[in-house]
Amino acid sequence: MMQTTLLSLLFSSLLIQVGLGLLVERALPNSPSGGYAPEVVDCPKTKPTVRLANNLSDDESQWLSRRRNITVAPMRRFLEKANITDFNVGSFFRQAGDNFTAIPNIGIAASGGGYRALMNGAGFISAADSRNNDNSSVSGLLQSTTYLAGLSGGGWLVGSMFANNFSTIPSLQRGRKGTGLWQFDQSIFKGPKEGGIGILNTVNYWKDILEAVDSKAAGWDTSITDYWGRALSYQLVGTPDGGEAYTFSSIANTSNFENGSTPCPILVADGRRTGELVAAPNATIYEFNPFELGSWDDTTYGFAPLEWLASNFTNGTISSKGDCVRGFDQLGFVMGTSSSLFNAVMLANFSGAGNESSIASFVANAIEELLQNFNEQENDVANYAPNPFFGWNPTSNNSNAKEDQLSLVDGGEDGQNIPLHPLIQPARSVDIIFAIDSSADTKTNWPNGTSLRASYNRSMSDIGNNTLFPPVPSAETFINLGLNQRPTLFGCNATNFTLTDNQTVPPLIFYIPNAPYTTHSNVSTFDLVYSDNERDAIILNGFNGATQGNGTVDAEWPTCVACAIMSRSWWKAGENPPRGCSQCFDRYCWNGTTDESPVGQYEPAYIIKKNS
Ligand SMILES: *[C@@H]1O[C@H](CO)[C@@H](O)[C@H](O)[C@H]1NC(C)=O
Ligand SMILES: *[C@@H]1O[C@H](CO)[C@@H](O)[C@H](O)[C@H]1NC(C)=O
Ligand SMILES: *[C@@H]1O[C@H](CO)[C@@H](O)[C@H](O)[C@H]1NC(C)=O
Ligand SMILES: *[C@@H]1O[C@H](CO)[C@@H](O)[C@H](O)[C@H]1NC(C)=O
Ligand SMILES: *[C@@H]1O[C@H](CO)[C@@H](O)[C@H](O)[C@H]1NC(C)=O
Ligand SMILES: *[C@@H]1O[C@H](CO)[C@@H](O)[C@H](O)[C@H]1NC(C)=O
Ligand SMILES: *[C@@H]1O[C@H](CO)[C@@H](O)[C@H](O)[C@H]1NC(C)=O
Ligand SMILES: *[C@@H]1O[C@H](CO)[C@@H](O)[C@H](O)[C@H]1NC(C)=O
Ligand SMILES: *[C@@H]1O[C@H](CO)[C@@H](O)[C@H](O)[C@H]1NC(C)=O
Ligand SMILES: *[C@@H]1O[C@H](CO)[C@@H](O)[C@H](O)[C@H]1NC(C)=O
Ligand SMILES: *[C@@H]1O[C@H](CO)[C@@H](O)[C@H](O)[C@H]1NC(C)=O
Ligand SMILES: CC(=O)N[C@H]1CO[C@H](CO)[C@@H](O)[C@@H]1O
Repeated sequence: MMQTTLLSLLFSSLLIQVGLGLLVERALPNSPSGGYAPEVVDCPKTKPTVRLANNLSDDESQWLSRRRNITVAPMRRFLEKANITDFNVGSFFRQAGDNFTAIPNIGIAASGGGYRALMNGAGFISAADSRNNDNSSVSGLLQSTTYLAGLSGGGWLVGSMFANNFSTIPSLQRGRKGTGLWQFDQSIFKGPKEGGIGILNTVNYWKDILEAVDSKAAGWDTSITDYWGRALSYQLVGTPDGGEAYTFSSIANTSNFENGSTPCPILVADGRRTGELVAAPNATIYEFNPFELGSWDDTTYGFAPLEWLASNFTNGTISSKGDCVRGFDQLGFVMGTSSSLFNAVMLANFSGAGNESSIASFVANAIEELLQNFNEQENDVANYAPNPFFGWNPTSNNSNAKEDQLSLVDGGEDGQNIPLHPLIQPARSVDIIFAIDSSADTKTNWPNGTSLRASYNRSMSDIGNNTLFPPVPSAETFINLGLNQRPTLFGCNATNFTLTDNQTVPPLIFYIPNAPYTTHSNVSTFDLVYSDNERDAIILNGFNGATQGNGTVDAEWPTCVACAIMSRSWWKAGENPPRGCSQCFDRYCWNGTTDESPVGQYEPAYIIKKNS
């Protein structure tokens, strides 16, 4: 442990030597303990505080000025390649100058759904990333994007990319020698294969996980999520020790994030009130970004500095005698929090229901001991104690203000399986969100729009706090009209929103549902093992969805994506979309038509054809 500390100190602002002999800079192992446990440290001169959620943080605003500027060149290139009839890209950007209200602000949101969601989302990201293949029809979209949000399995994707210095998807698929990075054929319950440098056998794998969680438990409350998050990390963080000292807030200190070369990662979790066993549809939604943990909902309406989580905040401040803590926002723990639904899957594997039970009985014993403090239905909780929002905003709405701990659960538990909430906040002024839906809604594990409807319904309830969301039809309509089989735009008509008080028009939603382009990618959420071939086929299927089969499904696809990106900007400028977009909007906008006829078993046919 001591040696690790020394090493992480040495490397924290430097470069890390990885297996391939390449030098790659990564999210930083900057936990002060050098391991998994947080540590009490000296407070900075100006003590960190909780702030109101009435605007963006100063950190985010400063970062945005760099990021938005850097997105201009790739966005220009993207729009130029799209060659929209009657649209002059050059004069648009000349006119816009440095007015970033006029220039499209893009978000991507990757839904939950376990490895299925990770892989399908990865296919989209891979196609959108100009570093991979500049000929892909949506290449450069990622470079034009401001925010990249993930939830549960989608959070694994986002977390893993940023844990690895915003690595490309193909390089994550190649893995890293001596680590379990993206080796999904190696069960998370058995750990990485033996043989490589630093690779453990199963017993030592679980011993290390137990030791890590024990080291945290010596000073802080732990939960099943700690074990789950540790296990995940061997595949996602991709260091031999599963990145024990990596924090989510360290992303803010990596140079390519700092200078605006990458989008801003955001992970989502739900708050669970004391005594509740499932998160209600009106649960408070929390987000983790590299700077903060907090919520825009008026039930909390505050953000705490992520790096200083577990410091003793009371009424939003740390008292003169209060402790300052760092290292609590451990990257795997944050990814585990957003995906805490899988705690139950892990437990099932230890309780004899799975076939790994004999392997790690000593882990099962340790977990059983821990479980005695929990009601069974509370297994999915991640414990954030002390509660950073203790005494904060103690209105009658903030049930949390009196709690010693903040209980967070899987971001999809409220039915909103796509992390749209952070991206529809008026303060973020996002113009368009690419919503990658890998939900298993139908009995056959395909999406049917349930997640979008949950977001729409929430926007109309009290907890929505006046934040609007485009109207979305029923599951029957999604299936009958094929809205879950092809990309669909919601909220095309910006003048169709009735604004009251301080409401603003919400972003356009480009819904990209998981569908069988070249592979039946509807694998079960709870299938946690995939051969490399299966993995790569599902990623390719997502790629083919993102590019519409490299334009074979729709030759105009890149133009239509460009039209959608520009849509809100033309509306803001009071201009009609150019002629070259009218067919695109006819084809991709949901125009309000519904079809409520009952649907039977949903078994979609290949949209392209099966990979040979
Ligand atoms: C924006 O980017 C351009 C290069 O693309 C650079 O010359 C300029 O200084 C940047 N402006 C700001 C405010 O960062
Ligand atoms: C752009 O589209 C026009 C027709 O609208 C066509 O004449 C021209 O060749 C296209 N340019 C490129 C570079 O594809
Ligand atoms: C910036 O663009 C927005 C949207 O097009 C427009 O309403 C606003 O007037 C512009 N601001 C300036 C200073 O030009
Ligand atoms: C959430 O919904 C429940 C049941 O409808 C209601 O009792 C509760 O007050 C709501 N909470 C908030 C914060 O809106
Ligand atoms: C926190 O605020 C409450 C009133 O809202 C007050 O009674 C209490 O003394 C405050 N605690 C501290 C430590 O400031
Ligand atoms: C946290 O600080 C408050 C005062 O702000 C104090 O009352 C409380 O005892 C402290 N808790 C711990 C665990 O130190
Ligand atoms: C849509 O998905 C939900 C689960 O998200 C499910 O309960 C419902 O039965 C599905 N409806 C149809 C028509 O597929
Ligand atoms: C957009 O919505 C407005 C208000 O509902 C309506 O008057 C207008 O016809 C709609 N435009 C289109 C193109 O559907
Ligand atoms: C609208 O915003 C202004 C300024 O932020 C605020 O003073 C006012 O109370 C808000 N009105 C409503 C109805 O929320
Ligand atoms: C699209 O292109 C990619 C790589 O360039 C290729 O792997 C994929 O098979 C192509 N898809 C189709 C449907 O041809
Ligand atoms: C236009 O707004 C009405 C009222 O909110 C809504 O019912 C309708 O679905 C909207 N149309 C579209 C295409 O979103
Ligand atoms: C748009 C809107 O109504 N925002 C409200 C959200 O909740 C906070 C806290 O209650 C209010 O201050 C905002 O006005």
